[in-house]
Amino acid sequence: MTTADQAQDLAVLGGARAFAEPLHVGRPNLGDRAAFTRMVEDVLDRRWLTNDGPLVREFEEQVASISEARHCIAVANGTLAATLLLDTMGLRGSAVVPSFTFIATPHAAEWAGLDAVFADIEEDTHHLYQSSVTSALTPETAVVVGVHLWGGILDAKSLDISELDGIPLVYDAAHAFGSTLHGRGIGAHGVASTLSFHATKFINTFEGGAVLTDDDALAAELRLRRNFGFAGYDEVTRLGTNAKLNEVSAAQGLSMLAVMQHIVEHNHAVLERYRNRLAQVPGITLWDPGATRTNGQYVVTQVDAEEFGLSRDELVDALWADNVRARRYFYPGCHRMSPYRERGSDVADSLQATERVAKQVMVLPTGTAMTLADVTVVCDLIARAHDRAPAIGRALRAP
Ligand code: T4K
Repeated sequence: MTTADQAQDLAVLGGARAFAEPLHVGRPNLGDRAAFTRMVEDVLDRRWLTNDGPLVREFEEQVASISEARHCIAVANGTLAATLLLDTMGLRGSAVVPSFTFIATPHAAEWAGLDAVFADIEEDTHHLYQSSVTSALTPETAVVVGVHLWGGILDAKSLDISELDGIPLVYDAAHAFGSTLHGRGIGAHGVASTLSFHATKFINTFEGGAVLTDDDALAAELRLRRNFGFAGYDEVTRLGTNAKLNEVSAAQGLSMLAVMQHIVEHNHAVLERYRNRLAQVPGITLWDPGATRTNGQYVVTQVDAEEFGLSRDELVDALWADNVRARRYFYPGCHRMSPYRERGSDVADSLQATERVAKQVMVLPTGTAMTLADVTVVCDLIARAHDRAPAIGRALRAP
């Protein structure tokens, strides 16, 4: 092979890196910068920096309206949103959660004093489903936490509430802000839903989160409890915490909502390019959101090692060599992480789809930091990795 051929080759085989700078999953999108700067100037002029300020209120209104929820209670991050919600609901016992999710889902339940009990996912949707939930129920079950994974909406109708014997269903909707199912927003599902506006989410407030609910009493309680339980200047009426969102974060959120439509359109154009280009590559399939119109913020693939010629992990290693930082979300499954894994290996037997999917999923970079031309290069790298699979396998396994 000549030096020129080598330069064209994949980096894992000695070629030059395809990207000089890393392409990340979760590289932050940015909002309208001029609007952000103006709002921050106003915050400084007003000297109202946090504690239920005007920008937080405006942000809450817009998020509630987009989500079709009566109330949006903005908080400091998505994990606190879920913890505060579950704690405020006054539940005792256990919470049925999927294991195939970000670790914050079971952690939030545990911080709220509940035991996280894992239920399996459906192989196609990556969501909880009726019989997995039913078989995880016990007399101690106090709540079921569905996750709208990858922005796909887990329809409450597919988890028949009547079969849950009055057990409330809430949603971790950290991925699903702006997604719709049959034209309806996520606020229309479950007792309440929690959102994340972390930097890596398609709409960010640097750090941030929110609870959505139609329940007036629950909303009022959440507002009190996110602010230490203060009902007046000198009056604390219940156990609260500090979960407030600050004004600069809200300014960032508002500046992002102003360009949200543009970001969603970009995400869908990126997804379409990935879908078209990867359709020809054996062993790579794209996750299908079904009837949900998602925000498009995750490009989720599954790698069939036999068909592709490399395992998911080998392909991820090969892409990283070219500076494409593909991610193995949510490997190895929460049940295999502490403190949950110490609770017994037999749990894995009831999580067989989770185990299989966690070994296959590869999430690819997207977002406005990436161009469609970049997507084409990433797809070409994947196609070439398939063509050169035996050589890559040997290179990766070499001592
Ligand atoms: N429920 C679910 C289902 C969730 O997915 C999440 C969060 C939550 C609840 C909890 O919400 P928060 O409490 O976080 O609001 C990331 C995020 O930290 C996490 O928010 C997110 N889910 C999860 C899916 O992904 P990591 O550790 O995988 O990624 P991280 O933060 O290292 O960022 C990825 C890459 O992005 C970095 O390697 C570099 C790049 N990056 C990141 C940041 C923060 C930048 O270029 N600039 C940045 O500012 O967890």
